[in-house]
Amino acid sequence: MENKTFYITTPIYYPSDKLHIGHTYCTVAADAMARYKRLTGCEVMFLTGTDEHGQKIETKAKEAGVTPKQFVDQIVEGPRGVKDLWKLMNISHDRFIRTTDGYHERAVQRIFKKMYENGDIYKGTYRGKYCAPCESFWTESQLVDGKCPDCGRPVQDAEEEAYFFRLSKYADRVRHLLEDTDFLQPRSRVNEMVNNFIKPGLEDLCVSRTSFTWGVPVDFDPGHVVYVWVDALFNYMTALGYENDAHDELRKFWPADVHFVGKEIVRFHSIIWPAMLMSVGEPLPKQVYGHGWLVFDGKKMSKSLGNVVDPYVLAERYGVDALRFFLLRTFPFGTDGNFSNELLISTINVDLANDLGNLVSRTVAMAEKYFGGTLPAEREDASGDCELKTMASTLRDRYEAEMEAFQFQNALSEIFKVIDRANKYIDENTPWSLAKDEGRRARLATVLYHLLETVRICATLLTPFMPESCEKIFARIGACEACRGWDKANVWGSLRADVTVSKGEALFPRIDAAEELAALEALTAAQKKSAVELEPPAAESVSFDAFCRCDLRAVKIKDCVAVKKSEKLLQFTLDDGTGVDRTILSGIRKYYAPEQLIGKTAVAIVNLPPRKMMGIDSCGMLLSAVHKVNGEEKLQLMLVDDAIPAGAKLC
Ligand code: ME8
Repeated sequence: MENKTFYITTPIYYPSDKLHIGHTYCTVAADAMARYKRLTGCEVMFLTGTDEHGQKIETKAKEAGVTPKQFVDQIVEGPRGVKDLWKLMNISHDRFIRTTDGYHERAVQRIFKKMYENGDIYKGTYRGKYCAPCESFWTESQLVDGKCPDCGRPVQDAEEEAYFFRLSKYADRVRHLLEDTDFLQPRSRVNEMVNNFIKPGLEDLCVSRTSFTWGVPVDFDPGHVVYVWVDALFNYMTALGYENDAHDELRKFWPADVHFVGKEIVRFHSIIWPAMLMSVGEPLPKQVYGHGWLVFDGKKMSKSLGNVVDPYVLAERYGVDALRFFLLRTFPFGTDGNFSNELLISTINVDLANDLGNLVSRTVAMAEKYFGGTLPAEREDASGDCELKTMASTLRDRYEAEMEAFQFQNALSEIFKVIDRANKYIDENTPWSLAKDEGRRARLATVLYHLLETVRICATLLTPFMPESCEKIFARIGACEACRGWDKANVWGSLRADVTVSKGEALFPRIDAAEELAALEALTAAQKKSAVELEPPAAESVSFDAFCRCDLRAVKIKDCVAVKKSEKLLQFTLDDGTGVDRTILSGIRKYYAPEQLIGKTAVAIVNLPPRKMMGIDSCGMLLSAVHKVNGEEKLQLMLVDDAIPAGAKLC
């Protein structure tokens, strides 16, 4: 077989939050593609990674009270982080790039300089609209109702000295690329790009920022960092060794065969990316495929919408292969798909438990029962079995055509037509009746052999989708290494005539849908309950001296009443150890009935100047703990051990 190469990439993920099932979707698709290409004999480079710079990360890190690098390290390398998730999902990437990798950062600096030196990057003043969460610049005309067209959030006016990339210069070449070649798939995305971005006129792109520092510094102009998308897009080449010595596969794998990307980042990949490659004089990727989103009740999944589906939870409950299979079997890759737990469970039950699982377990069980596990070599005329044989032995071609077009759903549907046919073949041939007739043993062996052959071909072609389960299937049907390959997937009769099967546990246990949905609901409710939000740590520090000047004392609550005409205030009469009662008003009425607190020991700051509220002097403040659960504010008065005497100083 000729030694062809295949280079496939996923987008590199923002580690601003944990990944959800939507992110998993694209990576699983790319993994199935990479495994398929390896199966066909290609030498594959499958790249994934993380896109770690930018204002969003800098802000999030600040909120978490850590450095940006510590923040991304935790999400990328930490427990249940990005790398763990890909391991769990059995992703077979050959390389993982982090844009904070030193070799990448240095390469980005060189690339930026190259474009500056060739005149495609120039200095100007940026005036426009900026969406900080998306790190995207927009022109007025691109805004939707004055808001970011991607996420719908408000944008800010921004004006600052910045570098620009001459995107406008490449407008005609990019338009030709989109309209006259197969570069961008599916075809429907071409119209979106041309109508929304090219026809209104491509403006030069702002490619540096000075308002934050978490990025690749422009080495010839300190204070500027490279726009995160320039940094991110070049990952596809730096990971192979472009402008660096860390790797050396550029000649072998560039240009990429395909970039898989979500539809909202098609603009970056089909307009900005080719233009920058034209600028640096490098070949363009052969194809960009803009897949659809997994939506949940019609909305794109995201943490902020609160409808995230945790891939860890799903994989742990249903198995990694079932989840991988579901994602690619259920939704057409090019368009949006509505995710639901009902759909997931029914796909597992119908396709995997009933159709595939049953076919394998019935066939193996019959071979065990009627022949002790090893088929006799004698056969009977099988001219009546043409349909199944033809369907199975020509399946590879139909599957290949769909896989080459990234139509995973159709490829799987071709396989399941054959699986359905095989199940029908069992019903037509009723092996249990043949078994009763000693004179029909050769026919019985023929029927079972045909079923095993069909399973072998289907399992070979299912391997890219469910690698572990297919290994198990091969073991059950006694398929040796040599008959699991691509070159045998269209050859009928590859299993030994006297093949030996071995029984095992159910490959895909049936799920009780009602019970499972109730369990999932309980789980979601429990997760919601524990969705505690805490105030971010204070950004500013106070001096030790300033802290020591706060006089914190234990106080006994002698009396507590609601303040008349106030919905918020409780009036506390406190013993602070001085012998004179202290009055403090506190806005915690909605959390406590006054009598609940009488006799308890609390903590007060006693050296604040008195403050008049509702005509009453409040002399100090009681300390409380605050947090949010599911967006609802919760408060608890700080109560301490009653053994602490009134007036004890807290330090
Ligand atoms: O865009 N369904 O990173 P990202 C399907 N860093 N796909 C989804 C999805 C959903 N519900 N939610 C997200 C970035 N995605 C950049 C990429 S590449 C040089 C830089 C997909 O973590 C989304 O469409 O925000 C995108 O393709 C990918 O996850 C990464 O998103």
